[in-house]
Amino acid sequence: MVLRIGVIGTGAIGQDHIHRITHSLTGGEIVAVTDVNSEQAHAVVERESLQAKVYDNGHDLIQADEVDATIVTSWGPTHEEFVLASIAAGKPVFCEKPLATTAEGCKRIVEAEMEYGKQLVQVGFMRRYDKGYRTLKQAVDNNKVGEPLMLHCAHRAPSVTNFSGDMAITDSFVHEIDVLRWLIQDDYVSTQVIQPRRTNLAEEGLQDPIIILLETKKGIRIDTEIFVNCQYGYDIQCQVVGETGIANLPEPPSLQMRSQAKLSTDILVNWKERFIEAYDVELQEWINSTVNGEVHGPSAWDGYVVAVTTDASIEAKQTGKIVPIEMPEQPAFYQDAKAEYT
Ligand code: NAI
Ligand code: NAD
Ligand code: ISE
Repeated sequence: MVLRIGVIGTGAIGQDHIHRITHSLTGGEIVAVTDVNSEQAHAVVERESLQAKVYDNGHDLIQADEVDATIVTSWGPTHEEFVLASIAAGKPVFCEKPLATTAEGCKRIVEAEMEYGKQLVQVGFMRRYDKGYRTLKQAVDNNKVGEPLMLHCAHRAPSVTNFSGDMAITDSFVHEIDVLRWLIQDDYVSTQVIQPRRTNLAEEGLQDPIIILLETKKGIRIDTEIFVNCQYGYDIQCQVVGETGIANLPEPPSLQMRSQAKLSTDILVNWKERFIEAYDVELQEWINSTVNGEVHGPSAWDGYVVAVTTDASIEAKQTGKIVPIEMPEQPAFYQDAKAEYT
């Protein structure tokens, strides 16, 4: 069976996902698209030679008979509305991060899904599908470095545009929030944000870099540097310090050169390339599980946990205080779910 997919939002990542589903993956077909910039949506259909209808808005697309499942890749603040509409229509939905821009919004989604009675939502936290993170998790799970005590992480991008306010947390750090609790199978209890000397190379009004300190239930301490104007490359680091050793997230493969009196390897500059295989695996798994009527990946509950942690981190940045992270108990509805990657 081919999964007939409607895509809401044909911007940067929407176009990438359409391209990979059409040219690299199997079992899915893009049959409908929409974007508030309808010219762009039409251009994508033409460029990718899709047999897809361009809808006026996301709601008409969700309701369309030919659409079995939706992918939401529009701007973050629109996600909640489209995910709720997909649930109401009983259609599976893959939503790019964030699931919603507030914890309250994610809670409404969780409640709607539980009321519907079956999981339909997967959130685009693709790092769980990255070979490097999976290798690291295997080492942690197999006790290769003993019990984890501390994690040192960095999330760096060369530069950003239209990035303001708390987007270092809401847009970038969200990936660490999700992948690290998956990596160490623990939950966060508090967050603190440190604001070091600001780079002159950030857009006005953006505090960059920041350091976020998380503490988990087991007492593991996690420091993450978010530096989105670091100039030199797109660089994701994660080091687990355990009782008996240290495990590092593998570097992406790169040619090692000895030339002109230098030993060198390239550093990637773009998030699209850094996680290109992870996006492929993530969406292939989503197509496969959706066809079977199941959700295997990051759930609406995971999206909610990320949003609660995000909100607390924003408060910590604003107040300079250590802010507790209080999560309700995970409902049995999500505990019983197929948990291949959770
Ligand atoms: P973008 O700005 O390139 O694309 C967003 C598109 O959504 C635009 O074309 C815009 O016109 C459209 N749009 C906005 N509101 C809409 C609405 N109501 N109905 C239909 N279309 C609408 O943004 P980008 O970079 O593609 O990001 C989109 C989402 O993907 C964001 O939530 C972002 O956080 C997420 N993302 C996730 C990444 C990941 O690594 N998982 C990487 C990049 C983005
Ligand atoms: P983008 O701005 O390039 O694309 C967003 C698109 O959504 C635009 O084309 C915009 O016109 C459209 N849009 C906005 N509101 C809409 C609406 N109501 N209906 C239909 N279309 C609408 O942004 P992007 O970089 O593609 O990011 C999109 C989403 O993907 C964001 O949520 C972002 O966080 C997420 N994202 C995730 C990753 C990742 O690594 N997982 C990477 C990039 C972006
Ligand atoms: C972007 O939206 C993403 O999701 C990327 O994965 C992330 O690394 C980057 O910082 C965000 O801006």
